[in-house]
Amino acid sequence: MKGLYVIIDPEHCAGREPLWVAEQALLGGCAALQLRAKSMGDGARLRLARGLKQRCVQAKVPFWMNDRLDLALLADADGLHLGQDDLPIAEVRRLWDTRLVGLSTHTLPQVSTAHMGGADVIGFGPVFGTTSKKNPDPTVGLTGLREACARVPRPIVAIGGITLTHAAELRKTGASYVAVISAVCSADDPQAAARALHRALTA
Ligand code: TZP
Ligand code: MG
Repeated sequence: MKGLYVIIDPEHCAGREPLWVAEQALLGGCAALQLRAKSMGDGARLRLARGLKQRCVQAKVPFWMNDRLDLALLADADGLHLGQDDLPIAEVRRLWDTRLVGLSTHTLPQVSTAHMGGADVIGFGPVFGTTSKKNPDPTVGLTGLREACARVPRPIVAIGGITLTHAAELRKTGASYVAVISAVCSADDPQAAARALHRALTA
């Protein structure tokens, strides 16, 4: 287990500055950080992405951009995370060379397709019920997660409804990363929340 993958979503930061929440998460400890800002204007989203990238460089943590190849390129992100309805990986590769590409999957056949399509990292979930995503797919559960990890020789990112109470069982699934939005972004103390999660996953 490489550890905690924190997704910064400004809609779930409890009214606080997303950049501050991200700084707290990085201080607490995490193995990766992503910006997911579905309803932010492009100019503001790029400014935030650049701020996050700078903090991630300082912390030596890879910075991932969600959805948008153009913003990922402009912010010099380390990885681009795609959904099932985003650009196909083959097209992204024409502009994104050898940098990291992640793909969200929600079924076992999608996991296999993501692997064959060349995803470097495969998100799988929601593992548990989540309120952070609009219209989430059906939950895959810990059993589904174990099957996904066994199916492909690629790092799997478990996501969806994950809290500190799940850390011990998630460590036994074969997942490489555990991604959270609300468990860190909405926490009273995002630094303490990230620290507790990252430690519980990697100790
Ligand atoms: N994809 C599947 S579940 C999810 C995404 C983006 C949301 C995860 O957020 P939370 O708050 O950790 O359940
Ligand atoms: Mg997307």
